[in-house]
Amino acid sequence: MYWNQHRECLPREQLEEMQLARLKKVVERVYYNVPFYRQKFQERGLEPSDIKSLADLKNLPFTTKQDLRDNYPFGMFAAPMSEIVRVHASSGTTGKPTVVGYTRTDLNNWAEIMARSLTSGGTTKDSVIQIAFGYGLFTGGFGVHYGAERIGALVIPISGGNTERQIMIMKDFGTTVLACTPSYAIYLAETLEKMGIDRSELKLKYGIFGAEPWSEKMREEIEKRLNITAIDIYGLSEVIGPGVAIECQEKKGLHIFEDHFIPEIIDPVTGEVLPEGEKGELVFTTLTKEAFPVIRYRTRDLSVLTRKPCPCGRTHIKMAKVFGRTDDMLIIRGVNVFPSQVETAILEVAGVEPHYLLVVDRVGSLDELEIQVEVSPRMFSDQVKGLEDLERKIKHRVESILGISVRIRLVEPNTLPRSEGKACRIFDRRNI
Ligand code: DLL
Repeated sequence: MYWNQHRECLPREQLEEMQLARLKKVVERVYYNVPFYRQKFQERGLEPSDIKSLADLKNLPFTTKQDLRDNYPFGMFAAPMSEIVRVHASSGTTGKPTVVGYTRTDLNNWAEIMARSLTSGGTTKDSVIQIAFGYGLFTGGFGVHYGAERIGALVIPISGGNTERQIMIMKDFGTTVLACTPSYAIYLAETLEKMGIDRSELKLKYGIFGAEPWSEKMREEIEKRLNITAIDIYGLSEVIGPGVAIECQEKKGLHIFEDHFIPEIIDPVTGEVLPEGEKGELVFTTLTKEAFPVIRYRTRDLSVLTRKPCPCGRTHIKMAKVFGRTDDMLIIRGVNVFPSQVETAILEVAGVEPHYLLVVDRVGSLDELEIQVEVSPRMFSDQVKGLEDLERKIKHRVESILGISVRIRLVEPNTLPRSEGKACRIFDRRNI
């Protein structure tokens, strides 16, 4: 299942030749069009002609979220404003959003990349795809939309929210592919059960899920409840939006579209480039973007890269499922804790729902982590003894994975907030 077999299966040598030619061009573009990059390069005594091989990439300076904020809103654009035909923005939790721009060529490339992604995830011309990612400044809705149209699938541009209506449309229009965040997929599955609609009344086959970290356990849960194949799609606004990488049907790592993006893995503390196979922070350089190219953009996402050949035939490098963000990492009494580890642990225990919240507090000088977990309705009507056992089991499982003591608080079914977009699973009271 390829959209562009020639590009997706290009022999490495040819791919690298293409990457180098494109890298030279993009470095020139930013040097001559974006004062921020020119100044950064000059501070290091670098000129575009210093890029002679792909290995020279590591000499270029990193770009960070803060750099983008400092150049808000359009200061990083590398094309004249008259050439920019669309902007998107990532919300960000504090202050101003990060604004990204696209030329017509960028939109065209993005649609091609998304057509490849959706094809890899099982979408064809005959699919009916329900796009429940938000449409708007967020890149999810529009990104998936134009890729699906490029394929010629039937597009239902429903956007996020209005969950019961989503189900009605899914059933009546015969949706075969669902695209949304994994947390929203769970919410949709729950609503389906609540509405008393049997899974056999739906034609769903595939789910294309991303925009937030989700564990393998969460995948199993979604696949079981919706009876679909769930595919992981990755991306970020600063690089293009959805479609930077996606899983193939092997579901073992996400292929990065290397003719458009060069990935690196660095040590998040020292900034040193790590060898293939080591876990660290993902960094991307865009090769074809005109309006908003980025050079060595630090994503804060943690993953691993591997060039091991994939049975699907694609030659593009793979990244492991993102297991968290450096800024989602909680440090509890000196121990690093990622929400995805907690997710894996709690979903290994029967009788709980995939809804949880990590509440961090400081009592005296000591950090405390409370994990609120929703109990399944059947379990909740059980005797107190059953609930006590459940709590003990979860505590044991979580503590053996995290290596610190935690408090588990079981909460009633349907009490933790549901998300129609990206889930929010941390409440850090230490900051307030
Ligand atoms: O979330 C783009 C997107 C839309 C990707 C739809 C996939 C599907 P931003 O809002 O800029 O863009 O957020 C980007 O979301 O740096 C990751 O931390 C996280 N993220 C995105 N996809 C995944 C994924 C869109 N598959 C940030 N797994 C990124 C884990 C993901 N985290």
